Amino acid sequence: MLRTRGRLLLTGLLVVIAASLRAQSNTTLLVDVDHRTTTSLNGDWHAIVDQYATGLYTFHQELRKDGFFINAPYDPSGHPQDYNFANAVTLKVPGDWNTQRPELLYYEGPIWYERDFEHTAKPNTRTFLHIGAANYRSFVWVNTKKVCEHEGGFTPFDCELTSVVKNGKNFVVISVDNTRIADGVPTLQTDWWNYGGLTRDVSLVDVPTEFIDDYGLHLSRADHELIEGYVHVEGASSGARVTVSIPELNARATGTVDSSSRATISIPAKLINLWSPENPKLYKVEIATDADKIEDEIGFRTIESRGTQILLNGQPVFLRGISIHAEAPYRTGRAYSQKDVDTLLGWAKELGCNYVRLAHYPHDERMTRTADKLGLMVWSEIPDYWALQFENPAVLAKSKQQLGEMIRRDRNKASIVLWSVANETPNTEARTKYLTTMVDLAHQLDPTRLVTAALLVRTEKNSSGHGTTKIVDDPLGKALDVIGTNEYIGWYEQHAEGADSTTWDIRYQKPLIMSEWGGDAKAGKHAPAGDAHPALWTEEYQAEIYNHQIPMLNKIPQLRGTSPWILMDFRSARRVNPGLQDNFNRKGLISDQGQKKQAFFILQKAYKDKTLGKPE
Ligand code: GCB
Repeated sequence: MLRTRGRLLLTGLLVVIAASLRAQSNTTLLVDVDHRTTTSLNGDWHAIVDQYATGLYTFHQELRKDGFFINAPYDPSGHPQDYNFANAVTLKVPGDWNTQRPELLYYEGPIWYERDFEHTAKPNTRTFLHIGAANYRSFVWVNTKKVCEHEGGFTPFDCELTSVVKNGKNFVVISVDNTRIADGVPTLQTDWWNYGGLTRDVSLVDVPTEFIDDYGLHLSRADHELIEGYVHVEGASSGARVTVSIPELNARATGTVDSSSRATISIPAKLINLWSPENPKLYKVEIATDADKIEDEIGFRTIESRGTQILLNGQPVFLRGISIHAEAPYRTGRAYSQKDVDTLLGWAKELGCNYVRLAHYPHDERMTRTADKLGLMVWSEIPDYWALQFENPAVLAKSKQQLGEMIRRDRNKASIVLWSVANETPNTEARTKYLTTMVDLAHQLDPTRLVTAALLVRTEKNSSGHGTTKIVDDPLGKALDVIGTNEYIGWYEQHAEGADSTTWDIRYQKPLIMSEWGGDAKAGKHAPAGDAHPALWTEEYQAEIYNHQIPMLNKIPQLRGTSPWILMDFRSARRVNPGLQDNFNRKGLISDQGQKKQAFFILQKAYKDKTLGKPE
């Protein structure tokens, strides 16, 4: 139970303390938090809907130097107050607010969350508040002291509490604001619901004064008997020792941290059972310093491209996939639980997939952990979606930050084979420069994986007057390892049969993934039996799209994978056709209530019989 308290403090008397609302960088971003002992702060939080952003701005719309709703548990003034967390409604964390209370379905703005927590200080310990994700912008106070802020709705962050946390009762206030902004990542337009709130787990993490906050361990491309990488020990001085061991392989190595607190690791290991979709082997890995120790479960494999091939462990592989949004099956809203993940990835396995495209932002870490265990290769993406402000350096900085956070959280997941830097961006010089910088950064942060993006394609009428040619020549392709392309023949253009007379002209000798294709169907809406021309929105018409796409795709010599759009219907503000869409994008092979549409079975057959794509 949350303690009742009348946190009253008069606005005029608000003594502006702590840091201002300007950007500040956090001490660290902890990796592998799900394997540490933590204190969960999930559950009911008090919540105040702040439609006019009163907590952030004064009545003259000046940015407050500090938040307003960060009140102390007493009222020094005796004056009336405009808010009171103790009597406020509650929201569940994790979870978007939109699907928790009907009046919040369309809400975009700040909501202030508050809850108490107990803390027992231990010697030589630092304490962090770990937030799995909060959409979109967050400001955090503990015991009225500002501890951090973060922008970006799909990546984790840590606020250091060491100097503000007390023995006994403490309280945390978090303002989460999902207002869409033109200079955001993503920007104003998206084709998904702008779910706001503390959408992923929140926890307290105690670590030793010097602690392991980051590491990367992977199989060497050149030598399949060598695991290499690094361990970073925050706060450690040069010379501190780190040990990495993999008991099952009887392998162990030590390293010494340099002046940037980072140790290079190299572990010779014989007979490594390599990770693959057929054999998703994970090894227990222990990483230890004198004071700290963590465990992880890591699969070892290599991924690279050669000419137009994608090679997994040196062997050509075809990616039989499906795109997935982080939409919760059955209840809608943001997916966050293991049950959500098991349902979504269970359906992907049932389809016969060996790959999933996690669109259009990093999903909950449970997704990539579970993909590791199930043997699903993953395309993971940052929300560089549609028309970002590509000329704006502040936006580039936000994209870079999100890419860095995504890679840092998930670089030890064998399942991830592709980092995607963008989806369907306009072909302009500014865009190409921006995204080439992003591709370079992805390669620099992680030289062990392939970098891709979903590109738009050009269409030309064939000179014969019959059919069209799809031309893939977006200049961004030069920078990419793998070309992703989206096309909607049969939905936004032409009839489903248009695919029969479409040819492809791909100007890059690189592997190509058809990263999106498909069309809408409302589950349960059928064409009359035997109807040769099923109407739009019927399951039969969607099935027809799949039936015509598959032979067309098979004619593309350098096709190395596909992830049609999409596994399950998802909520989108752009989709307002009553009775058909009702604020859902209906391109799912499965409805949001779990009904499988006809096209599901067509794709399933093509994947299981390997009649789509070249057999590996
Ligand atoms: C696209 C976008 C995706 C949309 C989809 C659609 O090309 O990448 O985010 O949801 O098309 O349904 O139009």
